[in-house]
Amino acid sequence: MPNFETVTVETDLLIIGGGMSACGATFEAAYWAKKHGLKVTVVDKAAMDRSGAVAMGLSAINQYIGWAAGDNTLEDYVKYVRQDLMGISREDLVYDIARHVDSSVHLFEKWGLPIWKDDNGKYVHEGRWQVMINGESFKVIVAEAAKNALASLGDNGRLFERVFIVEPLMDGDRVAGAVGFSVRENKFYVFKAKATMACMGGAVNVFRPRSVGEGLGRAWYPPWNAGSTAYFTIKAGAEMTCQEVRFIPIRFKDGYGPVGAWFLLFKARATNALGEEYMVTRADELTKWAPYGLAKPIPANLRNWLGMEDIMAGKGPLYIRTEEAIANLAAQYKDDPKAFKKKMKELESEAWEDFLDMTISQSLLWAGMNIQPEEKSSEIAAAEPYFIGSHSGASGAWVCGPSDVMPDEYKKHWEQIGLYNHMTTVKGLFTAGDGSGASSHKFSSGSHAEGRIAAKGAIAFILENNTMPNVETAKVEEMKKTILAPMDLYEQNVKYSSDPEVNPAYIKPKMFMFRLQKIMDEYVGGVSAQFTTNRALLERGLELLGMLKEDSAKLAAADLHELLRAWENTHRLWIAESHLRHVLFREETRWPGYCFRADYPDMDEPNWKCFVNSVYDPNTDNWTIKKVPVVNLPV
Ligand code: SFD
Ligand code: AMP
Repeated sequence: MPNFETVTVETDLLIIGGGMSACGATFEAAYWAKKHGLKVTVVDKAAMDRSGAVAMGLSAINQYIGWAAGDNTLEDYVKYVRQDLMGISREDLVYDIARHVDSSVHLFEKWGLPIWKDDNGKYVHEGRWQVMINGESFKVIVAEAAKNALASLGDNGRLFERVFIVEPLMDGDRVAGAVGFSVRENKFYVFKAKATMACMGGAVNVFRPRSVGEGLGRAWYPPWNAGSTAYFTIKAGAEMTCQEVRFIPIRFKDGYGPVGAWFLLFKARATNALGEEYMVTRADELTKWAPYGLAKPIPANLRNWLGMEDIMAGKGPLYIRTEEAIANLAAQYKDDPKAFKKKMKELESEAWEDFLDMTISQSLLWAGMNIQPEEKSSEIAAAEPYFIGSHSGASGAWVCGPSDVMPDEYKKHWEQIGLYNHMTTVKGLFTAGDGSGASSHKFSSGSHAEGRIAAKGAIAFILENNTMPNVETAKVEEMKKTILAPMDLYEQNVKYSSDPEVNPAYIKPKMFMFRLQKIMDEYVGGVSAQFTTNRALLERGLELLGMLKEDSAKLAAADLHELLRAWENTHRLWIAESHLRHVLFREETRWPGYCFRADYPDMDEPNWKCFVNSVYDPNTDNWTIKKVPVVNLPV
């Protein structure tokens, strides 16, 4: 077993992750830290310039209110999210993010992000809330601003890249920092902090993806977001919410290209193989999901559901009619051949840039399949489930809202530990972006704004709880041993079999992941189960997950890279278990199109218009799960 040096870093605020919310948090924290002489440390498992979901860039910013210009009100946004989440959202959080998000977008522009403008200098909208960008370098621009802010703190600002955080450090019921390891050198890291922010994104590859075999690795959301935020908050004992609300996006099939620009900007229709538009032919189904099914915009899960019904009726594949949309947009120029040609070129280049900015693999697939979007439709399909609290799913930690807007009913949760905006129910532990639950539709811009909100809350916490938590050395040593154990296990047993991938003494991370994905897919409503499950399947799934959990102690790693994979998969396992327990608890189908409980096929407003919240107790290894009322803002 190679010798791992232990590196200990003490800081006031620890920000874990380097994505959109962490960059927002770093930018904001630096401002307040400078005023108060505090230390800020940021730790990312990758390189901040291209880490997280925005690595490849984006082609639109999906949350912009246009509040100051009077384009929309904050109340409009609260109503939009309420509607899209079938009534279940933390409206205080949504309101708070909405009132801050425009300033994040204006900062992006100031830092150099090109946002499309019309002839009057106004942002070009994709839809009501979305603005178009030339966003290939979006993440680089946002990371640069965060790094500059950190650098302005001098020795008080430190960035650690390529350090993978595994576990929270605890001092009783207060978080005391985190431990992890470098993915490049034999170093074990111990970060001790007065407040900690878990901003490690959502979770991908928990369910078996559509892309297997030769397509393995392709996903809509990035495979390197492995559920670390949820693991961290669950293991710290934080209350989680909406863990049953996974997100299933409709995407261009196999390349996973997003559909937003096509539906909203290009105004494309989706049809089945017979040319029927399922949003029209199946409109009657929407009454079953009233009041949400009958209001506009139709929630994302219900849009999925109508398409899925066509698939189940044998009318697939589904197509997005790109050629028709482009023809419609160019039609007004048809009497002027020169203007028509110019418009067609412009539309073609917008179509390709959409994917080249954000999902390059989709452009490659188009090229490889001889698809020219102005000539031929593309297939679309419901992707595998993801855990992403920042898009149209809602899973994540239950966090404190702003004291001016948060309903008293929620304030009760923080009576004992104090009201700090975006603190979880664990003292000193904050989260944002994909990490905070029930406040969907924040996307890249809202995640950045939420990171700023949470960092301000964390600094307030530090100023009022200005003591370094106590960390037992023996406990840290024990954690080091456990975290590095997969390398020991490998080294001790690798010679036993002729193929290092197959060994009775251990399981390699990839095989472990396949086993997890099979369980989730078949028992918890993945792609191959047409997103459908029931109590018997879930209970059997829980049993199988329990066995997999036992085997997680047998994960083996040949090198640092595999050590990373080993812990990523343990993180996935925990988010899987939490999800399953929530799906089992909620005895209704509220989000058809995301998950269908065949034994409770209807929505049950009187009994289930509530949050489902859970807590894992690390001391007793028990989960508790309960209903929490939804309190609407008066909008
Ligand atoms: O088209 C550890 N998103 C979109 N947002 C938009 O505004 N517009 C769009 O067009 C959007 N679309 C889209 C989007 C994402 C992707 C992948 C595609 C298309 C193809 C969503 C946003 O990107 C998303 O909402 C935010 O990025 C969420 O922010 P955040 O901070 O919650 O997560 P992150 O940015 O992925 O960052 C995670 C960070 O954590 C690090 N990390 N570090 C240390 N230890 C560990 N164990 C760690 N685990 C992870 C990561 O390296 C990263 O830095 S569209 O589909 O709608
Ligand atoms: P997507 O590309 O699917 O992630 O969507 C980008 C944005 O557009 C998100 O805010 C979606 O909720 C929204 N969106 C996508 N498709 C539609 C649609 N058909 N109707 C309304 N909103 C949509």
